[in-house]
Amino acid sequence: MKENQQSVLVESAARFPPPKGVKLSYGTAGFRADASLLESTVFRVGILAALRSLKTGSVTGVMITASHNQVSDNGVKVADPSGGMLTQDWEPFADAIANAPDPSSLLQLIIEFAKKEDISFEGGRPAEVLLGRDTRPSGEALLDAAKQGISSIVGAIGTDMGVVTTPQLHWMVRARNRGMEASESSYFHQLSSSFRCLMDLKPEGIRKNVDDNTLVVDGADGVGGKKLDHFKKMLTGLCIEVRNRGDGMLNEGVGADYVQKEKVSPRGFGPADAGLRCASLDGDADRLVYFSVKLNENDKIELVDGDKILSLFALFIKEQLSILNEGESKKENDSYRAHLGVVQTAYANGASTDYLKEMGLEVVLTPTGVKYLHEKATEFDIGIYFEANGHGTILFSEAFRCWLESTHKTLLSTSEGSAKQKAASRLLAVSQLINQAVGDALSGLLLVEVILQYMGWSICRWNELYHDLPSRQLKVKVVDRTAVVTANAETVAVRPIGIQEAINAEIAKYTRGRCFIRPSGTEDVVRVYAEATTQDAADALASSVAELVDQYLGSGTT
Ligand code: NG1
Ligand code: ZN
Repeated sequence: MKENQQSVLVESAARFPPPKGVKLSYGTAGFRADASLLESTVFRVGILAALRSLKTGSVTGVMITASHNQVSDNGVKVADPSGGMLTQDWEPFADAIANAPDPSSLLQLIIEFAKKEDISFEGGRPAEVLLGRDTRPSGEALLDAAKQGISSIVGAIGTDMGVVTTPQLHWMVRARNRGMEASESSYFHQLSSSFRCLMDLKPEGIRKNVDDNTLVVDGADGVGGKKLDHFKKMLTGLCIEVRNRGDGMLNEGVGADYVQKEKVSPRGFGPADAGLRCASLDGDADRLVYFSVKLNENDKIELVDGDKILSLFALFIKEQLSILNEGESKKENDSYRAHLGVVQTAYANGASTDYLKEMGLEVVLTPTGVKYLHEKATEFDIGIYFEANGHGTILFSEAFRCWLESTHKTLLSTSEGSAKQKAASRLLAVSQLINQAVGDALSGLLLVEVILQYMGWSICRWNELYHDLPSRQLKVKVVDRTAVVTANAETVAVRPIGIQEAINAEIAKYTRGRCFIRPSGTEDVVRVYAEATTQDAADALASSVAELVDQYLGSGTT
C-alpha cells in the first residue's frame, strides 16, 4: 500500500474514534446498536465494502438499517456482489476492524488483510459501493460516515441510492453486477411487469372473490410503507391500502416482527377490519406476514406466517412444474426434472414441515439466520426458503433459468400444448418478480396476491392449508449464553453436558411434543421454543425447559 493511501486512511480514521468500552460484532444481521455508538463502525464498514469491491472487481453495497429494532437503534450490513449477504469468511475481519482501538491499529489490520487476500490498491478497476438507508433519523449522519469510509480508499466511489428498503439495495447491487440498470424505477418496473405477466396468465373462469379485492398493509411506519404507497399506483388488478406509512413511531406496536411474535393486530387496525386480508412489513421491508383480524375478539388475529407463505409458494411452483413435465417421463433427455427443495429452520411450525413433506417435497433445516437458509437454497434448481418470521424468497439456479428460457421459446414456436407454455411463462415471471438477492416483502406480497387470485382463494382458505401446532417461545437470561452449543440445525444441545437428555425427558411427557434451545444471535439470551398439541401443553413444556436452562446455566426467566 502506497504511503499516500496509508496517510489518507489514518487521517480519515482519526475523525471517527470508536466508542470506549463497547465491543461490537458482525452478527447475522450485520452490526446493530444504539445509533449514537455506530459512527465509527459505519465508517469502517465503508472501508470494508470498498475493499470487498476491490477484491472482487465488482460493485458492493452498504445498507444502514436496524430492521425491526426500535427507532433509536441503527445498524449496518454489507451486500456482496451477488446481492446476497457479505461472505462469511470476511466476518472476522469486520469484527476486527470495528473494534480496532485507534487509526494505526486499524491501518495495520487493513494492510495485513489486504496482503492475505491479495487485494491490490493500484491499477485495477476502482472500488464502487452503492449506499442505502432506511427512514431512521440517525441514518443521514451514518450515511456520511460510510461515504467517508469509502473515500478513504483512494479512487473508490460511493453512490448514494437514497432512502430504500433493504431488499431494494441488495437488488440494485445484483443488477449493477449483471450489467442492468440499478435504479428504483427499474426495480419497480421489473416487479410490476412480471406481476402483470402473472396476472395475465391466470386460468380462465376462476371465481373472483368479491370480498377480497382489497389488501390492507401495515407499513411499520418505515420505508416499506412509503415505497408501497408510491408503487401501488403502478399496479393494475390489485387494490392496496397502506396504513402506518411513516407518521407514527417506527416499529412501535406495528410491523411484521410485532405481529408475528405478539399475535395481535398492529396499531391502526381494529374490529372494523375483521375478515379483511391484511399484511405487515417490517421496518426495512425484508419480512412479510399476513393476518386477518378476528371478529369480536379485540386485537386477536389469525396469523399467516412465513411458513404458510412458503407453503403457498411451494404449492404453486410444484403445480407449474407438474404441468411442464406432464407426459415427459418416457421421453429421453428432453425434459429437465427440476430439483425443487424447501429450506426452513427449527422454528418452522411442525405442521408446516409435515405438510411440505406430505406434498413430496425435500425439506432441509438450517441454523437460524437467512445467510444459512439462502446458501442452502442455492443448492436446488428452485430453492424456496423462509423463516417463520416472514423472511424468505425463491431462488432459481442459472442452469434451470436457461433451460426454462429455451423451453419457453421452443414451446412458443411449436403447436405443443399452451398449458405447458403458460407454465413456463409463469415460472419465468416468478423468477423476475421474486427477489433473487434477499427476502423482499414487496415482491413476496405481489407473488402471494397473484397466487391467491390464481387459486381463487381467500386468506381463510389459504390459512386452512394446515393447522399450526400450538407453540411457545421464551427467553432465558443466563450468565454466559455461549455455554449452549447446538448441533443438527440447532435441534440438539450438545453443551452443557446432560441438558439434552433432561429436555428429552420433558418432551416425552407430551403428545407431539417438540422443544429446543439455542443462544440468540442478536440478544443476550437463550431462546426456548416448544410445540405440542394444545397451547397449555406447549406453554408447560416451554416453561419446564426454561427452568432446566436456568438450572444448568444460571439466573432468571424473562
Ligand atoms: P436470534 O436473536 O439469533 O434468534 C433473530 C431471529 C432470526 C433472524 C435474526 C436477524 C427469531 C427466533 N430469530 O435472531 O430469525 O431474523 O433475528 O434479524 O425470530
Ligand atoms: Zn428486516
